[in-house]
Amino acid sequence: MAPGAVVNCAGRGLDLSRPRIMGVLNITPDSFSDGGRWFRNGRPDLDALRREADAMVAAGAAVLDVGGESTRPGAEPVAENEELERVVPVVEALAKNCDALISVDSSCPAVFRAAAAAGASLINDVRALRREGALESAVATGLPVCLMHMQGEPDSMQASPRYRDVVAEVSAFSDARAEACVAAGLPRQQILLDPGFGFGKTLAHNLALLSRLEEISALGFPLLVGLSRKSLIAKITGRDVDERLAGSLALAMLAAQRGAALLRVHDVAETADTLRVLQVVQELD
Ligand code: 9MG
Repeated sequence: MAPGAVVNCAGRGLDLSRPRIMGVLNITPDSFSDGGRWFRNGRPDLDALRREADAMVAAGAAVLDVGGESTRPGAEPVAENEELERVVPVVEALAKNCDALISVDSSCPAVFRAAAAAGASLINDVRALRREGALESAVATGLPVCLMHMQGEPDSMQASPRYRDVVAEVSAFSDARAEACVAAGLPRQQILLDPGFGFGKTLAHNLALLSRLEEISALGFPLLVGLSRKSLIAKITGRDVDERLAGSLALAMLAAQRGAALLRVHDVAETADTLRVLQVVQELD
């Protein structure tokens, strides 16, 4: 990543010269960690979400990632209308009332447009704008985009992931998607990349990506990573999803040391402390 990179998020700068935190807000009934938490009588509970957003911002989140489709392994796709109903009121409520930038976690062109109109300032697409119409719609919003690598689709991606060289293949895919965005008119400085930990990857693939993250960083785009509470931690520690804090923090630290610029996490306060410790030690070097 270029040192001192600042991403223009709908007129507000996101300074990625040091690692920053993206807090997770899943407006889904079935996400692996916080599924169903933000619903009341079948609708997003906006008051509870505002309180949680304020708490995440106070704890150090620079960005809040709002998503209406679970992408955990085995998850079924969600209908466009349902996704719009889950996401747009939340983006609107948080964009008006909270200090963080609001990112929309979606692959759906209609959701990009509606979320941008409601005040979102970043698009986070786990399918890297490969759905029909997604690239054009995302570019038309003028928002920065995060392009994530995924092999397959959530309903089947963990069945038998295969690569000859996972780091080379993820790098080549990421570079090609970034160039497609640039060709479609998105400024290069408005692109983030994400290797997609846990998305069509075995433990060995995830560990290779983490240990060679600097090779993906060398493509020249800020890196977003999502490792928080993921099952790769269970494969190492044997822990259930609500017991993966220590594993999540260790991975956050390792990713930040290897160049991750934005960490997508559930445990914002603990991750902020971890990054602060890292920063103080790095300043001694
Ligand atoms: C939505 N979502 C779930 N996991 C993710 C990850 O690892 N990266 C990004 N960009 N989005 C994610």
